[in-house]
This record gives sequence, C-alpha cells and structure tokens, in this order.
Amino acid sequence: MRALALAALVASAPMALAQKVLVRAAGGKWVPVAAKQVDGRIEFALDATLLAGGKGTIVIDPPSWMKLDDEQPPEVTGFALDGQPRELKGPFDLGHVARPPSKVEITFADRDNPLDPASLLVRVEPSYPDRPQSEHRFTGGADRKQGTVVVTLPELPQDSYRVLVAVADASPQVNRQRVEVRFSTLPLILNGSFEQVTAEGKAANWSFGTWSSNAETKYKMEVVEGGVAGRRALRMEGLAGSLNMVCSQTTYDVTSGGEFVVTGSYRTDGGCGLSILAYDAGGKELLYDTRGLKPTKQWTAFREEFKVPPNARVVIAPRSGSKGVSWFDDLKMVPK
Ligand SMILES: [Ca+2]
Ligand SMILES: [Ca+2]
Repeated sequence: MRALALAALVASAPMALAQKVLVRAAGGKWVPVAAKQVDGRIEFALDATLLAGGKGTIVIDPPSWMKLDDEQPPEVTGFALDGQPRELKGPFDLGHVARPPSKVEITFADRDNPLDPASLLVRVEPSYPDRPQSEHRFTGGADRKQGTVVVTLPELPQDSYRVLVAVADASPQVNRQRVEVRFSTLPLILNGSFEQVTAEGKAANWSFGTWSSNAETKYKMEVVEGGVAGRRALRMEGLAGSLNMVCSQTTYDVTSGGEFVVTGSYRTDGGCGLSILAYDAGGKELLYDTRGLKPTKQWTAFREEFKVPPNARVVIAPRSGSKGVSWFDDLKMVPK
C-alpha cells in the first residue's frame, strides 16, 4: 500500500497542541488520522487510497462549532437598494436606471457555519482609478451565521456596471456564494446624435439596411455634416425601386418596463417615420408601432410615447420609404 507522508509546520501555539487531524476521504467522509508531534511539528501519514484523485482536505484541530460536512454555500436572504428592500429573485439586473443606487446591501445566511469575513470579495466594474472608489463593510450577528455586506457607491460616470459581492462560509470546503448586481446609466439610445462614426464611416451603435427591396432598389444612407445637435446627422436618400430604408438600434433592456418617450429632430422631402419595436426575452414581439412624420423642409422636433412590459428589449428605428432625402438627429429615449 502506498502512503503519502505530509508534514505541516506548526505556526501557532494551539497548533502545537494539535489533538485531532482529519482528512476528507473520497466520498466526502471525514477520517481521523493518527498524528504525533515532533520538534514542534505535527507529523502524520496519509493513505493515498483514501483520497479522491490524489486530492484531499486536511483539518487540524477544527473548532468545536465547525460543521465539517457543510457543502452548502451561504444563501442570499436580503437585497436592498438605498435602504429599500427589493425582490430576492436573481439575476439582480436593474437594467437601465435614471439614477444609480448609492447603497447596495446584500444579506447572506448560512445554515451550518459562520460566514468568513476574510473571504469577502467586493468589486465594482468597470473601475475608474482616478475617481472616488466604492467602499464596503460587513456586519454580522454574534454567531456570524448571518451577515450584511453594504457597498457604498461613489458618483459614477455613465456606463454599464456590475457590482460583484462574494462571501464564503467558514467551512473546510469554503463554500462560496456570489451575487452580481447589474445596472446601466448609459443613455438608452447610444450615439443618438450620430456624432460617433466607425472606421468604415458608419454611425456607431446603429445598424443600417432595408427591410424590403426589389431589383431596382437604390438608396443611400450615411452620416454627414449637419443636424441640430453636434456636427453630424443621419441622412437617408431614396433613389429608385421599392424603398424601405431603416436605421435601427436595440436599446439596453428596459428591465423596469413602463412608459418611455423618444424625442428627436427630422426633416424630409417625401415623408419618413419612426418605428418602435419591443420583444420579450424569448424574442416574441410585444410592440411594433410606426409613427409617420410628415414632409417638412425645416428641422422639426418630434416626440413619441410608448409603453412596454418589464424586461422588454426595445428597438428604435428611424426610417423612410420615400424618394428624396430624409434627415434625423438628436434622438433620445427616457422614462416618461
Ligand atoms: Ca454552508
Ligand atoms: Ca448630431
């Protein structure tokens, strides 16, 4: 029989009095191992056949409160934003928020062992090293089987954020629970003023195409100088054939649902429009609404309202089906 001998250095006084050495054998059973102390070290031999795949966990003098067989990570028992308790159903994706939370509180509880504050991991991504950083603290009950992590967020630049909080129980298995809270403070329509242009000269964040065409279809869609905000605007020109020119963008999920307003400016020779589409997580169409915009030679503001259920994926599509030139600029979408 092959035996694997390990020696553990004694680092503290209680260890020097080691009474009990246990190894977690294949199948999860804890098996006591004979140990002796030699010159301030604990020595014991391990029977390799006890271990699963040559790996095992050794515990020396576990405290009396420790439940060695614990394989369950702590549970999430509370979630609050800015002091307001929220539903406990993950994933904790807040979607687009007009104002980011300044305090995220997550309560963990473990049935068998205390939570280990030293295992606590809190990360806010992306991070802005030059800006004030988030802070966190951990408060636990007397037996520490329950604890709350409070993350205080500084004022954050517009971005799409992930707050990661992970904590483990104080068990030999180190069972870890992770919670990710996501939210976005980016504008719901990105590059709505058509100022950012890709290396290919296309408007960033937007898709271009026709939603129907025939052999004679001829059109031009581009971002050029002009408009009412910034320096550039979207210009679409119908030249020939069947015309159904569409520029579209899928917004960040509007997790909250509710009423929204899309505003912008346009001008058009032959008429244009704005389509608002919404889909659920499975891709089922929830809304397909096209608002017509009448011909006008002057830049003219428009405002369209719509309503979607929670967790809708919204597509905003300025479009034109007419000959001649249509322009769009300064598109914005906000909760009503
Ligand atoms: Ca546990
Ligand atoms: Ca612009």
